[in-house]
Amino acid sequence: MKRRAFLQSSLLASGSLLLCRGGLAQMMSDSAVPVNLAIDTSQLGHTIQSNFTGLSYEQAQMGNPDFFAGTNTQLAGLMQTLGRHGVLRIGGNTSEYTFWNRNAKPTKADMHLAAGPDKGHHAPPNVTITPDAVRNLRDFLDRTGWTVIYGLNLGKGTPENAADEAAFVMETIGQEKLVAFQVGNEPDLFNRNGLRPSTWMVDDYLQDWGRFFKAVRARVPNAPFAGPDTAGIVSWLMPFAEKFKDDVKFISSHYYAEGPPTNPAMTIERLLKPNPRLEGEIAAVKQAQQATGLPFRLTETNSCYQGGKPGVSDTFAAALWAGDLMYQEASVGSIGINFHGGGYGWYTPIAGVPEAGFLARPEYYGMLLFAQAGPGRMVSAKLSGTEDAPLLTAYALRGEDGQLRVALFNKNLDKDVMVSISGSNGLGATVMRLEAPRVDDSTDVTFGGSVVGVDGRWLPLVEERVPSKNGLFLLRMKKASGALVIFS
Ligand code: BDP
Repeated sequence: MKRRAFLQSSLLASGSLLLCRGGLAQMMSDSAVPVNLAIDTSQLGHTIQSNFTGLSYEQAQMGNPDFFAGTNTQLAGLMQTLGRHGVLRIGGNTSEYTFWNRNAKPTKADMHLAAGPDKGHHAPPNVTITPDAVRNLRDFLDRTGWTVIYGLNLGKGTPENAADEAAFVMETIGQEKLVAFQVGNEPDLFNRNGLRPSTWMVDDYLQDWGRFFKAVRARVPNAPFAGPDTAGIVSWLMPFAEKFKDDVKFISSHYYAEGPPTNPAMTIERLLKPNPRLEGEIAAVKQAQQATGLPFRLTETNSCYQGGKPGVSDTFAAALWAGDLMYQEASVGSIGINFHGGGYGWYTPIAGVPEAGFLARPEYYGMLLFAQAGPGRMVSAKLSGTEDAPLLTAYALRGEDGQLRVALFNKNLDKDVMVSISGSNGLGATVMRLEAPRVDDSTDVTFGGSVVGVDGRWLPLVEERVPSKNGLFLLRMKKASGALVIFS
């Protein structure tokens, strides 16, 4: 921690210690639902690697070479705060409408192109990807320390052009920064979105994918791949994984918690509840993994498809949802997650364009909590007594520095909770809170009492000490709030 932040936080911590001492009796007698959290550091779970966190952008954004460019310092800074080694995934619906042209130069109009999440209502305009855009992407990756998953056009492209694009990308970006190519975005929807006839099914896809793969490998023998990047038809995962298990580094698919936004049933309340669709996807992934031994990455996700829903996707609820989803995925062994966004989309974690500047949206703050907890090894964290506050979740991990950290999300909208934490073996604990005045706030979100600057700068202002009694740490959490507890 930087010196200034440390001083700030230790001053505040000592101040809040007094507050907490005075407040303990009151805390014990208030109306918060008492729950227990038992940590067992001897029960090890999955490892969270430093490249777990990711963002996803539309491929059309590559049409503007100034976007993913070393000069885009605000976006780079905001991404670095989310992780020093994150993964930028470029794909989405528009990847079937972007065309690589080795001889093209960007036009003036391209320089202003801002591609928010595609809404899927009609075919997006064609966009050209130029060598300048790929070169600038390389600079951007150098600046951020991030790596890339790069989409190739299966929907309307040819294997030859994909191979030429892949060759240039590999030559420019380099093997170390290129995580994988993906061929086609959500192929399981091609037979209903006009990209293929309605009779085109998974076997046809496997054949098409194989042709693209062969063409790319012929030009770039060491090209890394992942797939199938499906929308959510889980029956497509197993055939793909079995057929191409020796050719891909990991299996990928997408998950949107809600949609369409016009449906009045798509609400904050629904977003924060356990989702059977996610459970179904996790089960299918597990099966494919058991059959093939391949890792899994959730390469595209967000709160509500068709570009998101105002009043839901752009609110503080999305921060609680996103932070919780990251840990849900980590708990089942996923190697990472990419939140889709871009432009001024409702659900984008970072909003903006180079000319106007960038801004961390509410969802960003859930990812920030995850970033502050850092990579490490998950350990057992069991909640009990949550009958009256069923939407509380908690996850524990031992960081690479050996420190124990616990992330909690109180997704109950009407219940404060009082969490008694046992088994930490900690002498002391501090907490950084993820908060907003209201769950549907689209501004005024803070983590550790402070906001994220336009260039990603963030320093915790409030690190409050968690009071303890007889070896139990007592953490009071407001309804609709998150917390990161750090034990020492
Ligand atoms: C996914 C697409 C992405 C869209 C998103 C959405 O891959 O391009 O922006 O859905 O509908 O299916 O919001």
